[in-house]
Parts: sequence; structure tokens; C-alpha cells
Amino acid sequence: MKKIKNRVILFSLFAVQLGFSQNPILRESDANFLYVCDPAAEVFNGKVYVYCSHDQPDAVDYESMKDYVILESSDMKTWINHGVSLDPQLDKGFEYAQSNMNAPDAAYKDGWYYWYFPSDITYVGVAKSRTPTGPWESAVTNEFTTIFDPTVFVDDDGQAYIYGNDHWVDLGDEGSHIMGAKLKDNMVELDGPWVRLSEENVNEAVHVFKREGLYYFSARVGGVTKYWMADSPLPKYADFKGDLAPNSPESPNHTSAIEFNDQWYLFYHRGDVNHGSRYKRSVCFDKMNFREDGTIEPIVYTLDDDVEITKPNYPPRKRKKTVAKDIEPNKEGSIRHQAQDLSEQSGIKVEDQKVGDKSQGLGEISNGDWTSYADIDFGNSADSFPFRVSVATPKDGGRIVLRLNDPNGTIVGTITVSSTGGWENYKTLSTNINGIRGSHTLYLCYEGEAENLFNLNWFEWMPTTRKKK
Ligand code: FUB
Repeated sequence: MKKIKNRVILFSLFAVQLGFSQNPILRESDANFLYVCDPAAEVFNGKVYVYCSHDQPDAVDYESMKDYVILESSDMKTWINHGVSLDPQLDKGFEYAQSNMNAPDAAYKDGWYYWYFPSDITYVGVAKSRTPTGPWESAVTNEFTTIFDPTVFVDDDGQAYIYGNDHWVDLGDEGSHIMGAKLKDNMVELDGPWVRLSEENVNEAVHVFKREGLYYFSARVGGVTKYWMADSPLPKYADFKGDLAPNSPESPNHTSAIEFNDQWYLFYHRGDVNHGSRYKRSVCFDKMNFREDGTIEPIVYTLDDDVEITKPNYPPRKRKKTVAKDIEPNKEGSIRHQAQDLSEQSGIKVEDQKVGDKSQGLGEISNGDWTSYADIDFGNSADSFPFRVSVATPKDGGRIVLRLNDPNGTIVGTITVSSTGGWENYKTLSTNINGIRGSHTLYLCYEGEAENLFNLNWFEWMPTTRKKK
């Protein structure tokens, strides 16, 4: 909870009031710019909140999606970017959630805001909060169901439903259809089986809304977002109506609809702005127009005049795992990394050190120095694991602070270094680390009163694994 609170404070500080712009909502030129996608728009207490997934700036696939962002507006012109507001891999209580944080959705019921998010693509976790922007705590101890692209709708009578499609999920009916199920009042348990709602196959991005007593179901089919209508929330089957929105430029589409101040809007993302790509998307919205019979005129996408359509930029694929030559799995399955095989550093000297069969390590380490190591894979479970270092020093009072992704990033562990009996007397010191999973750039930040605190030869960690249910 402390970490969650810290981040709320941090992002409140960073929340940025953006200018009067519409499409895309976030621009590369904005302070605190992020690639955001899969917009799940909601209206809560007269304001618009968009719960988005988050593409990394170097993304080359969807696997690096790992946290979620909230955008907020009270007029659809001025937007607040709340930044990363839910990070299940780091926030305490979400240990069940792993990776591939695809499209989320949010809903309100009985004083709680619920944020449904997938991990490992199809396992559905839930965060809850008393406010639309957090702080968030987990509402479940494990993913409560499996469905692709979960979306939740609360009907006028308070009954909630969860929807999605059964692509990659076996719900007993082969295919990839719009599926729906009742939720219990607690919002985190199914109240009955998943049922099939569309005759047609869909690819992804199911969304549900209600207007004038009619239920609308939309989903991407091939390149285009199509829609269906029905007079009940779990119809067999909803009436297929045709195109709702064209393909999203440079990226498969994902949409959601809201009514705000008597106007309906469709939110979507595109990959051809902000020097984006299929995996670096930006959220936009446009007006929806309904015909007399309730059918919808296909959406026309717009961009602000000053927005350049940029050529998608696909960076080279990054290595998934650390494969530096000096990494050695030892007998227990931990991975050892020579300290001098670093990515970046500040203030550090690589020097000759004879430890086992290795002949180099880090020396002249002083307060404020650091080294970083890219792509350190901690495995896919948040279980506790040991992290060890091999150090030598005649001095007391040093510390190695382990941070993620930045020299000032989240602290995940600290090792206190006291005298090992001399500069050539290497000893193994260790700490236990909880709650990290996936690949991160690890920063070892060195602290202490003295200059020349200790020598560091290697560090090792134990990647943790979790069995899928
Ligand atoms: O963001 C990852 C995936 O892209 C979503 O799950 C799909 O709906 C598509 O938008």
C-alpha cells in the first residue's frame, strides 16, 4: 500500500494539464507524454475518465505492456494525464498478475470503482478504489476469470455484466465470439456461465454500451470495428448491424463509447501519429451520430490540423533475456552476472580482480556511483527470491541499493556492506526481494560515507516461475 500511495503522490505531482487539443489527446511535445491505447472511456460524476493500456517507447510487440494510465477531462478539451496509475507488477497485492497487460476497463458500483485488467493476455485481475483515479488496491487474490479483452457494463438496475471474446480461451464453444456473463454484486465473481452473444466471429476489442433502452455490442472483425444491437444485455444472438468505425491507421482498432453532455463519442487509438507504430499507439476520439432507428453512422476519424501523420517507426527487436556471456545458472537455478558486464554506469572503474575463474570486477566505488544492467529477467512470479552480491572491503557502512529502470527508480532491495576482512577477501552478501517479475533494467546504486567503499565482483538472482492455472 505504501508503494501505491507513493505513486499516487508522485503522479499527482506529475499530472499535467494539457492544452486545448483533441486528436490525439496526448502529443509527443507534451510534458509527461506516454503512448496510450485501448481506451476504456467512462463518465463518473460528470467527468470523463479514460482507462488506457500503455505502450512502451521502444515496443516492438505487445509483450512489454505492463501498466495502465488514466486520462481525465471535465470538458473533452483540457485533459489531465495522471500517468501510470496502476502497475500490477509493482503494486503490492497484485502478485497474481504477470505480464502482457492488454486492454482494461473500469466500472462503478456501490461506492467502489473497479478496474478490470488482463494479465498474461486473458487472465482477468481487478483493482478497486474509492475514487476514479485511485489509490488502487486489489479486489481479488487471483484472477477471477479468463476472457480476451475484458469489458464490464453496469445496467440501469445495478446488475453488472462482463464481456469479451473467447479467442485463446476455451469456454466450451469453439470459435471467437462475443461472450458475456453476469457478475455478482461483489463485481469479482461470475454469477452464471459465459454465454455466446454473437453468431459471427470477432477478433477482439469487445465493448458494450446502452442507449435509449437498446444494448450495443461492438468488436473488431478483420480490420474494421463492427457493431450489433439487442434489447437485452445477454442476447442470443445480438443483431449484426455492420461497420461502426474504419480500421485504425497503422494499428488494430480498439474502441469504447460514452455519452457526455448530450453528445456521444467513440474513443479509439491510432499508430500513425507521435512517431508511433502498431505497438506505440495514441488515443483519439470522435463524435458518434445515431440515426432515428438507433443505428450508427460509421465514424469518421479526425486529427487536429497541426498533427503530422508520421511514418511508423519499428525499432529493432530487443533481446528478451539476458544472454551476456558471463551469465551462469548455478546449481540452484540462480543466474550470476559479472558486475563489469554493465549497460551504463556513473563513476565506476572496471579493474582486475581475481575471484574464482573471473579476472575482472568493479572497484573504486564511491557514494552516488551506479551501474545498470538491461534486460534482467526476474521470471514470471512475484514470489520472494534471494539476490546476492560478491563484495570485498576492509570498511563498514556501504550499501547497494537495487532500483528498477532508473537510477532514481523504485527501490526493490538494499544490501548493507560491512568489512569482509580486506580488499581481496570476497564474501557473499544477500537480501530477499519480493514482487518483481518480468524483465527490467536493474540499477545497482552505491551509497556510503567513504570514498572507495568496496569492490563488487558479481551479483546473482533467482528467477521465479509461476505455473499457469
Ligand atoms: O493492446 C493490446 C491489444 O491490441 C488489445 O488487447 C487488443 O484489443 C488490441 O487493441
